[in-house]
Amino acid sequence: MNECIFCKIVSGEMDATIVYKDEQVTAFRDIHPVAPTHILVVPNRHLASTNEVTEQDEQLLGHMLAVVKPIAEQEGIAESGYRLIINTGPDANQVVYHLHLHIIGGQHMRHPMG
Ligand code: DGP
Repeated sequence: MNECIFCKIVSGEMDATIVYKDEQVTAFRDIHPVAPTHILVVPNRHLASTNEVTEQDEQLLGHMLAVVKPIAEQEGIAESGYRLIINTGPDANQVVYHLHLHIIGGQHMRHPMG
């Protein structure tokens, strides 16, 4: 049985506020937002982290980035700006081992990179 929470959000087994979905990716609001806009883009197919990505996944990874602009426009942060973050492994504080791209925007962004 698949215990991955992001797989459950993708399949609809677990609730989330979904802001975008297509055949390859799902985007939903982070449950612990660090800024006014905080969205996670995940591949619908389970990949634990960038450490599992291979050349076979190039199209999928490109698609994860290609959906950012329409989502940012929908959220009204395309012009004001946003940060994209992927955490991989313990030193990066990866908590959920299903690859996800954070879209963080709006004022009051908290991030060690300033
Ligand atoms: P990371 O540290 O990169 O693995 O970030 C995981 C993010 O996932 C964290 O910001 C909180 C979010 N998150 C964890 N569990 C859930 C959940 O059940 N629902 C939603 N919407 N977000 C979650």
